[in-house]
Amino acid sequence: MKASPFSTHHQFNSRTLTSTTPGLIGTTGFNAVALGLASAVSALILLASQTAAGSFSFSTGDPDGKIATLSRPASADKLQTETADDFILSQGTFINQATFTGLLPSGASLDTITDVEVEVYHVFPADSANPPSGNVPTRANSPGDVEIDEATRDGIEGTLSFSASILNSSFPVLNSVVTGINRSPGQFTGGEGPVTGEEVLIAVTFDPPIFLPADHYFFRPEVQLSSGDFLWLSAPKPTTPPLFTGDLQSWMRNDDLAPDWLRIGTDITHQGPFNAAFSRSGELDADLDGVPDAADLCPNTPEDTVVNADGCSIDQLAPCAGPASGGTWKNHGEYVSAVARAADSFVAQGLISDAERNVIVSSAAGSNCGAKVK
Ligand SMILES: [Ca+2]
Ligand SMILES: [Ca+2]
Repeated sequence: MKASPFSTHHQFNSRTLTSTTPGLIGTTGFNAVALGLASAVSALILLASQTAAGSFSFSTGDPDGKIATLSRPASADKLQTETADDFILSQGTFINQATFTGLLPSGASLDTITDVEVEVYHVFPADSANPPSGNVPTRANSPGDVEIDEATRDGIEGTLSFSASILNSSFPVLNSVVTGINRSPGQFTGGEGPVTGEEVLIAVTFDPPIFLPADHYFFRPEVQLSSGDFLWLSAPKPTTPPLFTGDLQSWMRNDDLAPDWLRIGTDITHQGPFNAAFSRSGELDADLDGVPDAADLCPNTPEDTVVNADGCSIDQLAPCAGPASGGTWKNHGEYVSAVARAADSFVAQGLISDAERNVIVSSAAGSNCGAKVK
């Protein structure tokens, strides 16, 4: 659904920092969240493979044929209906690509897929009214009420491109949920029965990549078809061991139930918890400066610091302790000149304002950096 006042507004989606506002990357509040999660998240075992320095991939695995649930945007005669499953990021990450697997109506042509939209949610109670409405059995471990606005990518808006391929022309599934999404106490329907359709893998590329700090999230894709509905397929949800520590089951809602969500397996069908079939891949950004590790020439940039396209702050380009290339400053003036050079280049790139540049250079001039020890 669309953003409400609960939505966060951190601008993480730019690969290269182009704002004139210092502190753009990561606000104090958000950093607190990230830090608070750091210890918990670092203990989590992720099904993430380091395929190359600074890159990662994650997958819930192939569809298990247990359930297929509707995921479609609103249109003239159709109610928006959403399915979401979770993932964890142990550090700042650019998600470049994702895949998910579902059913098209049997015999449907791939060009009946007219749009794909992806949203990302924090876990309740983030971005949510709390306490919730009471219209569902629980909201614990559900997606939030509203998505992370900056993480939304939509084919129609040009922030996502997608391709689709048929994996199996006739894929049978034991159960489905399409319209039976009801408020308590009518949430249990047992599902709407078996379906068979065309198993389709949809691969999406995000442009710009989705940049998210370490946290627990829900992935929510929607597919618009010119005819019929797209049903997202479930994937195995092992318990011993789990897919990853903290793995949550998939949830579902339509616009009649929103902002609440129901647990598909626990509330609607009583078949036990499900995962949904998806993967994501991208690049890590350990210091959260908005530049992927592989392109970051300056690791460990302090948070809330403006950096250039190389991931370097002015302090990192002209450190108090001595030139970045090594050695010591000849004198205080050499240090101040280096800071001024770096700051001027940041102004030229539109990263900071003239006024900010002057404050930085004045501060350098007032420091003891580069001064001879007496
Ligand atoms: Ca899950
Ligand atoms: Ca950096």
